Amino acid sequence: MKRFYAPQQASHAPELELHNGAFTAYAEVPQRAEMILAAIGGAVPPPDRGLAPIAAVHDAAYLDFLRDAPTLWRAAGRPGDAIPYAFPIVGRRPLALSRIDALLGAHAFDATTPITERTWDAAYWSAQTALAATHAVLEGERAAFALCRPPGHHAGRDYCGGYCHVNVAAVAAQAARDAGRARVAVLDIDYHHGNGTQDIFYDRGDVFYASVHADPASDYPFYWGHADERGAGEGEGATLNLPLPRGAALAGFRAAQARALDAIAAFGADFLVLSFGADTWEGDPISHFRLTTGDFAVLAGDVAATGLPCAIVMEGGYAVNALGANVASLLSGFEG
Ligand code: SP5
Ligand code: ZN
Repeated sequence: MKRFYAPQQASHAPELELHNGAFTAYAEVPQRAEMILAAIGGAVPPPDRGLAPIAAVHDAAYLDFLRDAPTLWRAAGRPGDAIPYAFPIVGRRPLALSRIDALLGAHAFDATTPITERTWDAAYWSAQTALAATHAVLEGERAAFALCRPPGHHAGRDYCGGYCHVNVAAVAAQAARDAGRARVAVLDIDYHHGNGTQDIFYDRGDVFYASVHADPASDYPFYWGHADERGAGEGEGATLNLPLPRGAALAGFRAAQARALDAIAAFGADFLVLSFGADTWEGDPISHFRLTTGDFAVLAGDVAATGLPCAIVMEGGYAVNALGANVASLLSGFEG
């Protein structure tokens, strides 16, 4: 299977995140990519397809903000990484504010997603990596793997969150649409609900979003991913949320994924983006499912059995020492 990764992605390395009332070490570390690369035998750098495929799913002002935030943060005299502390949850409307703290809060839904000097470049190249895998599949590969980091599925059109800045799965899905695939599906099997991907396509009937994830009643991102969220307008019925309780293992997860794949088949998808997080693994430090390393090959086998051309994009997975084996297992399930 073709595998893609850009060296520029490594430089995004925030120091701290706000978690349970204290600043703790950032979980989405560069070493994640190193471990995956070592386990899968390396990857090829993607070509630069420019800003347009990213701007197709993100607001231009948001992308400007991601690029400029570190400069504004420094200009305000701040050390360290840019982190928001005030959020317009009551009155979110287009105010022409320029204060860095106002911009940060207007473009984020949590305080766990710092922006560093290197974030924009890394997120840009993470998206180029997703595009390379997408185009490899559009050109005839059955499946291709994008080692995206930073991940993307919590990022919406104009906001970041959950370690995500540019929604690489949405960039991939939109690129497939723009290349002529009529009905694209995103299957999200990260432990967390992909609220950003859902938001981006919520009112569209041409991109189906299906997610198997930890019940947001107990787990981040809390405010999205409930079973009653099914899309709106032309997208009514084109969103499927399958929340599972903490402790879910292969049997429950596999049955939910089968429901998602049935719905994707009924939708008539002609292209699949697999938003893959290995944070469903039993030893993940921030998650509570019980998948084993071998289970990822089983789940991938079920996805491959649909026969859908599939671009795989990396999302979460924080057990650094097991991450390589878990990703290798997933890829083996596609190749087996
Ligand atoms: C892409 C993805 O999997 N994002 C997950 C974001 C989850 N954020 C909420 C939980 C944060 C836990 N952070 C633990 C830090 C330990 N130092
Ligand atoms: Zn996750």
